[in-house]
Amino acid sequence: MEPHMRLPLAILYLVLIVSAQKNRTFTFPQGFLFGAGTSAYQTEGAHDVDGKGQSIWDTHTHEHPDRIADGSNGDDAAKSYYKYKEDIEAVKEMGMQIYRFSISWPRIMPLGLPNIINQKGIDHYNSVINEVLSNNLIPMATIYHWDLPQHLQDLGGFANDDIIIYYEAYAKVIFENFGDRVKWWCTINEPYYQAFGYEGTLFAPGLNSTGIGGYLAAHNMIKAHARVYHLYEKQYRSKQKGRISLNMPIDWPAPRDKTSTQDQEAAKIELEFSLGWFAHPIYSKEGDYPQVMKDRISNFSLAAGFPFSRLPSFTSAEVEYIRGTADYFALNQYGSKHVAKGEQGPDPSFDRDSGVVMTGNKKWPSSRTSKWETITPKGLRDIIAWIRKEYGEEWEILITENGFADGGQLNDTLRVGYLATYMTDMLKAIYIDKCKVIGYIVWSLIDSFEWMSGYTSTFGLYQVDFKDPERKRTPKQSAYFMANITKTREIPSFYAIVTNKLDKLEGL
Ligand code: GBH
Repeated sequence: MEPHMRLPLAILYLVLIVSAQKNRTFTFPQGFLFGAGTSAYQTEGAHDVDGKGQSIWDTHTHEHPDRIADGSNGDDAAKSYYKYKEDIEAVKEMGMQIYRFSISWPRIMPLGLPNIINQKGIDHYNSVINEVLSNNLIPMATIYHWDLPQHLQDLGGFANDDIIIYYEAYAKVIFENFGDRVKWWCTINEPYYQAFGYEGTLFAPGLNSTGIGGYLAAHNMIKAHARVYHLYEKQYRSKQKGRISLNMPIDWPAPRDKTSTQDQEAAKIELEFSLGWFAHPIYSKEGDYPQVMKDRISNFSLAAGFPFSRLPSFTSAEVEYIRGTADYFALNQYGSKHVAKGEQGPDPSFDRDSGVVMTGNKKWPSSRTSKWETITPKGLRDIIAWIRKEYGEEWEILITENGFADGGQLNDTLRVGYLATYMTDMLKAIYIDKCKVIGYIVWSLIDSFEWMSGYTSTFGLYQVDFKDPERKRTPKQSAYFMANITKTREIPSFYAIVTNKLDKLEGL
């Protein structure tokens, strides 16, 4: 080689190495788990057969079709009550290990109470679990995914603290009947959004008790979760050897203006009000609600003439009882949002208490069918790192939901890009930020009833033809993509470049 070429070539070589490092793809760690998820109300249908009682989502959709984008409901949904074998087969076809599904409380107990048990409901979930196992898959069961028996709602639902013993009695029946085979449990899916059914009208039961109902329901949900964790600990763990958690949703809050201390402060408060509300009592060393929630809600309450804080308080014995009641951190993560300080919402309300407002960002790519869902994989990496920093590196994190909404087309290129880039940033969290992420469960396995969006916006790896009485399922491009991921255990290198570009989105 000509001597004068040596230096430029060496530089070129270095640049290549550095950029290859930057755009590096990682392989998934050994033992890393893949899965796909569904929930009962969103997929099963069969809302009034085989002795099932009515749930608050039956009531909500029947009485308020106006609150659902297309006026639809989950009466028939994807008919998974009848087609669960095909669903489970789909998980297997993608080479995944876990099938996450939820158990419908009113199918097991039509009135929500343990004096009347519906054997056909027990039989159904026995069939589901046995089918999962005979396909060599791992069943993960969510004990409660928002479909409370209406009868319990009539008694106050989560606003009545007797819900704690009702829920414990329900969970006991679940452990007794299914705990020999189910080793992964989620007690309550996203208590944050369930609480919003008391705060507002968008989710069932739609109580609209702003600034009161949400905190009260959340308080009882946290206690109910802890109660069931201790029940398992005392009566089942030594024999059944399962792991229990509850699913926490969080959209990553980025300060609207990164240089503004006000906006930074808003982002911190938002993290505590949305994730810390439930995570701090359970995962932090000291337990209890985040200090900033206790302070703000108590101050606003007193100033408005309440002789008490609208945020209920735990006794110190309760703080101890609740602290540490999880075996892993179950994280549901979708999008990111910009936040700033400001006042919004009625007085009193959760929104006013937090003093945080969401400010839209048109520069971030997002789903066309779902206003809130941005394609911001770095938000996933950032929240994983935040959890590690905030609650300690010992917690194993399992991504129990991550997925993308669209119009249900087979050629779902954007979903593929979404999943690939989110998994890439998750791998960065594992290898660069040294976080313990043990698995990744895609939401969702099949197109399903998407709560207030009805069927206008769906998350499935498999398309469901809702016009077909047979509800034909067809794998989308993303299903083939996931099958390839589980086989190669590596993300195609092209996506490393895309992820790096997305990570640099303005304002993230
Ligand atoms: C999960 O919630 C649920 O566990 C799952 O059942 C659901 O199918 C999935 O997400 C997809 O939504 O329209 O601006 O008012 C995730 C939390 C709840 C976040 C609904 C977005 C609507 C915000 N999602 N929320 S908005």
